[in-house]
Amino acid sequence: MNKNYSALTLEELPKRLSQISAITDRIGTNFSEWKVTEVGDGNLNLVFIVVGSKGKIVIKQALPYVRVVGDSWPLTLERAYFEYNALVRQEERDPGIVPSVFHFDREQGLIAMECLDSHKILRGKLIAGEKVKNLGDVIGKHCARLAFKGSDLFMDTKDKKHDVSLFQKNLELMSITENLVFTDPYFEAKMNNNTKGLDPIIKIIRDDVTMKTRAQLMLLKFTSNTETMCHGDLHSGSIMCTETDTKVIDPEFAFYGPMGFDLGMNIANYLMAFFSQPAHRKNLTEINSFQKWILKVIEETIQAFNDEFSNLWYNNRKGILFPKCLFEDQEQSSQFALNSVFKNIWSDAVSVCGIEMHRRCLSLAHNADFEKIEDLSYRAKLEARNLLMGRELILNSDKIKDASELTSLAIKFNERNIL
Ligand code: SR1
Ligand code: MG
Repeated sequence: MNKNYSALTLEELPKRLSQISAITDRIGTNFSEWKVTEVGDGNLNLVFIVVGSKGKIVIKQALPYVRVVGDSWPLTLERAYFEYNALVRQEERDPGIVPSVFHFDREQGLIAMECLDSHKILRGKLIAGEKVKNLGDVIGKHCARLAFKGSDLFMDTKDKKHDVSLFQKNLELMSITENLVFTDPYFEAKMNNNTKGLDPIIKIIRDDVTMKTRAQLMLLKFTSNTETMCHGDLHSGSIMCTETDTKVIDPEFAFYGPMGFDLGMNIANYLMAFFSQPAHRKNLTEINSFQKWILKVIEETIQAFNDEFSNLWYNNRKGILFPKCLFEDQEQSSQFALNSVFKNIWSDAVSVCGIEMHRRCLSLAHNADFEKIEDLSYRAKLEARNLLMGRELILNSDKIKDASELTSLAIKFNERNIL
């Protein structure tokens, strides 16, 4: 750890940041009047909201360990450096999607950024049954823009290779994903936990050698296919929304990997919101209506991804991959090539989706959609539907044709009476 690093405290923060003009320009110089609260509810970092006479700002600071576990699990402060670099690239590739960044201090693992105080974490909104206008469109387009513009379809290949080598150093965070997401769900890993009653379902999953092999083949792609810069952790806790506006936060797990990774993780978290709804809504009418909306968001996300990726393919393809000289310039269509690329992206997305659905119930970091369900036997029933659908997705990632097949499967598993 850097010897000058010190974690901010509520008391020390105003004085320590009072000389940074990028911060005082936004919230005012009278630091003794700043009001500071710590609002971090994620697994890793400190997050402060600082309110001054001129405005508000968010200060995010990496801790030298994993917050949810404590100092027995040290973790590099350099994750803030990768988060900063990812935020810059997200903004370049999809302007307006991330909060504005005002200041970055590598030594302190600290990023000062726009306070999205009228936005709420999407996961909380999904649990509360609150809809967000255009959610699918915004996130689908964002995933497509990141996938396309960080790849050899678009970037100068020297810049891309340079970027790949930069993000390959985000190895501690990639290692968390490699273990917690891809491997731990499938054996009795030390940090795992699961809802009581799920043992018969866990046995089905851990006995399935074909499925585990397919999950490991996806890990092989995670570690070796540096197709594009992925956000790396695009679950519903990394999305903040008002009723009409959507922003993406927290890209500290950014890495160069498969183009379908973010889309798959995003859809998995919608599916978990979907399966958990019966525990959060008051009656059947509300359950049905909100579940229907979630499935619509999934379909819209995939549609927006496909439309935007196609649009970029035809209008912005300027990298070394599938160059126009091989297709359009010879008056040949590149549609077959695009469809082939889509097929790979989609199959990876479906596979990642299934794996994410597993890890959130079996590995270390669970999500509130299920964790907030106090009746454990009910929670286990709902998680079982999610786990078995996850298995189906991993096993059939190259057979599930499209969004509507995926949502039909969700409806089918939601009707199953398991446990
Ligand atoms: C120890 S970190 C656990 C999880 O939290 C993050 O948000 C990522 O999803 C990671 O897998
Ligand atoms: Mg996070």
